[in-house]
Amino acid sequence: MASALIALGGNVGNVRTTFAQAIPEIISRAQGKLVARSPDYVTPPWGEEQQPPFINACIAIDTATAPHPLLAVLHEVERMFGRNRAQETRWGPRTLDLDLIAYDDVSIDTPDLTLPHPRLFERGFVLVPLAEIAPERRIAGRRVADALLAVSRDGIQPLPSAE
Ligand code: PH2
Ligand code: MG
Ligand code: MG
Repeated sequence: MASALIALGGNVGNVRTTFAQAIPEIISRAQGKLVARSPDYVTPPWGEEQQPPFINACIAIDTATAPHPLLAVLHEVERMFGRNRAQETRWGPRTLDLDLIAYDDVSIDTPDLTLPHPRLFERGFVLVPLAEIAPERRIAGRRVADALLAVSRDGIQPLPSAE
């Protein structure tokens, strides 16, 4: 079994409901186990600022599904929830974005998948939820809790549990 960290994001539709429905789909398609789920956070849009705020969260799963098939699962689940990559702009609005952040200590650099995620350490909207579930995890030699200290948390607010 490998430990995979997945970041969830979205800013179109009822994103918290989408997350709640997408997580079991990921787990079942990846034949995995949900190990941890962060709270949901409201986060200021990054990259393209003229769009609604995002909701972001992170999960940790155990899975025997290899990185590329796991990426295919994430793309499939994005499509299930209305994601259409042909009709969107680079940092623009989306219903559901599922990013593979880390997979054990695997390093991969292929056109469709880079591990660990290449922009992880620039993004408060990933590191804040990730530090809630895996503060001691080392990614590319850095402790998640230490990496969090180097990014801005401005405007990032936890949402009360939906249950
Ligand atoms: N995703 C983007 C672009 N900008 N900003 C925030 N706060 N959160 C995101 O998940 C996000 C973003 C495109 O995937
Ligand atoms: Mg993303
Ligand atoms: Mg993505």
